[in-house]
Amino acid sequence: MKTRNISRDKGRENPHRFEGRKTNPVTDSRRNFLKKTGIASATAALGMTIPYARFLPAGFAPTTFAAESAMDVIEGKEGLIILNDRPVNAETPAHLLDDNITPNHRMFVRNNGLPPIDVNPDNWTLEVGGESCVTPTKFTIQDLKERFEEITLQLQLECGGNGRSEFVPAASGNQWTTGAIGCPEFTGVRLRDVLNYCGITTDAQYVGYYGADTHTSGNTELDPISRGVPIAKAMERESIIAWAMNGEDIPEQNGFPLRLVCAGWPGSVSGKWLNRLVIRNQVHDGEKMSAPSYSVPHLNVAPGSRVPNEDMRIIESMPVKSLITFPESGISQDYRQRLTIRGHAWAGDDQISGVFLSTDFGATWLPTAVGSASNRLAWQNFESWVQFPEPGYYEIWARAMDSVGRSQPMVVPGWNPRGYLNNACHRIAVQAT
Ligand SMILES: Nc1nc2c(c(=O)[nH]1)N[C@H]1C(S)=C(S)[C@@H](COP(=O)(O)O)O[C@H]1N2
Ligand SMILES: [Mo]
Repeated sequence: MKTRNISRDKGRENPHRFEGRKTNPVTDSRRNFLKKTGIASATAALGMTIPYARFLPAGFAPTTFAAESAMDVIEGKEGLIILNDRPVNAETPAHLLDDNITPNHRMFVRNNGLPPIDVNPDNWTLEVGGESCVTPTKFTIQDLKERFEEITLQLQLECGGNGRSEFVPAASGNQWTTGAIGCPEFTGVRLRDVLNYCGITTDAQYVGYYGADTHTSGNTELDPISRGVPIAKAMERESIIAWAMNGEDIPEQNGFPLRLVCAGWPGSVSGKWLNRLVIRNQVHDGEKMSAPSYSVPHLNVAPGSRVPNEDMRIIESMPVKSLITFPESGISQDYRQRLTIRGHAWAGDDQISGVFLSTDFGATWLPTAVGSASNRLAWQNFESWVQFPEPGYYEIWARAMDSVGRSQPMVVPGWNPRGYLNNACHRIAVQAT
């Protein structure tokens, strides 16, 4: 229960941040700010000039105005920004995701229901069944450890709604900014080894999960969420049933003691508090499997459109994306010195071919050094440095490209009713002095 306590955080103010006008991103979006003001008053509010103002696209307010400081913390998840406390949803500020391997206390939390309490991993069981399962079998965690090969992989999990806060008209749901992403190391067994052990009939189409969390309504007949993946994704060598995260127990909020990890797809396919898997002879029909949940229009629609469910498709691989994790947005910097920039980039089932940086609102781009992934479906790190010609307000924008040449849009892409798949460039603010 203690992980649900929300308490005041006192230690979060960064002394190196400069004082821009502080706004509440929920009530006063960047866009509204610009509509009301314009470049001249943005400059006045910043208290400094914007040397590249001529390149600032219409409708873009300086990103520093979106910065907010957190008031509350979840125990064991200090520094995360809480979006909702029932169910608990909390995202990680970009500069706290600087580690190559996301530490347990920095992994975001996305709960659809209430996590199980008083979990005893020693008597936890995982039941495997479904129409397309030959021999339904029940495993303890010890059984999994004894019967199957153990595997450790670094795997990226991103919520399908990460970036939702930027859609206009607003999409309902948690207003994630950039922090519903993490890439920890998971240890467990391959899902395919367990499925093969139980036997898969030739008509198998999908693997669905059930977890031990409960519906917020208190109705025990309802599942908070029960999603899954097509059989081909389930059989990939990186799809795993994990009992450890970074060599420790999985944190309670992230699915202790057992979870599914099918990386590169919306985080919602990676079931937490995993206690049942079903091999289905049809697309799994669990809670939040069907449109509009985790689905987008199969053709582009005008912002604000009503989209019939039959025109929606289930989201599979996530799009190319990147995040600047150093420096923290809002720092001050001597303009005569180089500023190191680093972060991560990922592309769903795909790989990253390059990450580019702009300091002039996208007018010009410079390549960065991009490292290779520690394994398939792990993010890749990028690093470079930038320099500024004169003092003033600048933004660093990052833009990644995947191995088939798709790159991130500079503006929010493809409006959709539930606000999924926003992979617009990440922007940070820097004051050069
Ligand atoms: N049982 C269960 N599994 C779940 C969820 C949930 O609410 N219950 N949330 C899903 C969603 S929408 C996401 S994005 C990821 C989040 O994983 P995390 O909380 O460990 O970051 O878990 C997925 N698995
Ligand atoms: Mo999610």
